[in-house]
Amino acid sequence: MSDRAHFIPLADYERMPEDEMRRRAAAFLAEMRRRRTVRDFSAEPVPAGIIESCLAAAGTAPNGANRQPWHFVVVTDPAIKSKIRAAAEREERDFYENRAPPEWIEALAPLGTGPEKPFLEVAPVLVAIFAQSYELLPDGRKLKNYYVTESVGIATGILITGLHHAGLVTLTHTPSPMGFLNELLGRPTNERAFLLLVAGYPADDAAVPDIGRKPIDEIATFLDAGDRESAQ
Ligand code: IYR
Repeated sequence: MSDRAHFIPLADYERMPEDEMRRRAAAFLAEMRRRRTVRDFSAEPVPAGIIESCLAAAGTAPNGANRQPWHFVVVTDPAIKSKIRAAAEREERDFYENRAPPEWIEALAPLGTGPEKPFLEVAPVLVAIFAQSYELLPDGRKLKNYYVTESVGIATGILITGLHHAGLVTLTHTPSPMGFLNELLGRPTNERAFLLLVAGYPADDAAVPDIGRKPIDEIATFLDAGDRESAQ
C-alpha cells in the first residue's frame, strides 16, 4: 500500500519564467552538441573533486524502486590501469578477429576503433560502472532489484553529461565480455560490469570522426490532439 504519510513537500523545485526556460533549454542543447566521444586522451590528471561531484550527480538518477542499483569504481592507479588494458585488449582482439560479424565491423569502420586500447593506460581516470542485479542481505538472502539496466543507463548518462559540463571528455568503452572487471576490481557476484567510462582531458592533437547527429524530426514525433484524432 502506498504510504504518503512519509512524503515531504517538493521544496527544491524552481518554477521559472518561460523565456528563462527557453533560454536554458537552448543553452543546454548548445552545450550538449559540443560533447564528443574522444579516444585520444592526454595523461594530465584531472583536478580533485570533479569525479566525486559527477558521481554524486549520477547517483541522483531516477531508478527502479529507489534501489540505486549501481556501483562506480574509480581507477587512477597506473598498475591497475595496465591490467585493465591487457585484459580488455585480450577480449577485444578476439572480438575484432573472431567474434564480430562482418556487418558489425563495417558499422564500426567510421569510428576508427580497433583492438588496441592505449587510452586505458593514458587517460588519468577509468570509472568502471557496475549494475547490481540484486542486493545480498546480511542473512544471505537475495533482494531483487528492478529495471537495473535502465537505472544504470540513466545514471551513466548523467555521469557523462556531468563530466562534459565540468570540462572533461569521456569515452564509453564496452569491452565484451567485461567479467574481468569483477575479478580485477574485486567486485561481488551480484554486480555485473556495465561499462568502462574513460575520462580526462583530450590530447592536444585529439581528432574525432566526422559524423553527425540525426535531426530532431527524425528522432522525435510530436502527436498533437489533431494528429491523434486523424490517426484513429
Ligand atoms: N567493444 C568494441 C567494439 C565497439 C562496439 C561499438 I557498438 C562501438 O560503438 C564502439 C566499439 C570496442 O570498444 O572497440
